[in-house]
Amino acid sequence: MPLNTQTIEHLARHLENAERSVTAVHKITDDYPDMDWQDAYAIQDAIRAIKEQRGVRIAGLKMGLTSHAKMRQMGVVDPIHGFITDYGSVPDGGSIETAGLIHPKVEAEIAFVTSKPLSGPGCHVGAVLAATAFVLPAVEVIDSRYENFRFDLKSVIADNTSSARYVLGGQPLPVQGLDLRHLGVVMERNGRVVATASAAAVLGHPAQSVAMLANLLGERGREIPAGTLILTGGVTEAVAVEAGDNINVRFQHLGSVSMRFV
Ligand code: OOG
Ligand code: MG
Repeated sequence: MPLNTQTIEHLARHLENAERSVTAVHKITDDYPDMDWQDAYAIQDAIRAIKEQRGVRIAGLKMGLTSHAKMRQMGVVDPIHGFITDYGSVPDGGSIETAGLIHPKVEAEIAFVTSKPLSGPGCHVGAVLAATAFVLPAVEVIDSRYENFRFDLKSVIADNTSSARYVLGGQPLPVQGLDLRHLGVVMERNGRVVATASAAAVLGHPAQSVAMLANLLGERGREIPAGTLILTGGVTEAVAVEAGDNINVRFQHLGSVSMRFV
């Protein structure tokens, strides 16, 4: 871990200020090329602590870059994880102020809510399905704090994986009897289809994303508590949005999620 605690704290404040002042910054690895994975997650943890000190509640966890479409789009190859907040939650059908965001993009995702704790190493799809209370259709609004949405893995991990807003919609359904691999997803912007996918795009099965999260947390002596909301990662490429856009995503069996950008 080449960065000292002071630098980690400094970079956490730098990125958190960028979010709050809606200003893009250079990716941090430009100035700290030697930082490692541990540093990146330590900066993310420090951002979390800063927010919690301010009274923000952590609403759940997220996985990112879990589909090939997303990995190809961002030029990276490994899934990453971060957290979502209470202020990031937008009601289904609600409006999202673009003035509060730098360059938002939307992603269609399957959300899980756990009924039991999950821990790694060795967590697998079976364990996840046995510990899932229900799944929900979701749209994540990501907003990298980095200029032109360009980053490497360490920079984006430190930036809490571009986490910004999310909308949960449709209908909660138990996983029993639901084939999550063959679940079709259609994203429309202003009534035109802009992306389609099957949920298998996420690591073959979205529950695999939750298993990977448990295993990644396990490496750091943590687990996924019961009752955790988890966004499993975009099934398609993220789609850039601007004020005036209406987004509607239809999920087979689960219903739809919509929002407008103002
Ligand atoms: C990183 C976050 C990716 C997802 O669902 O893949 C993510 C980014 O692309 O900015 O949330
Ligand atoms: Mg996402």
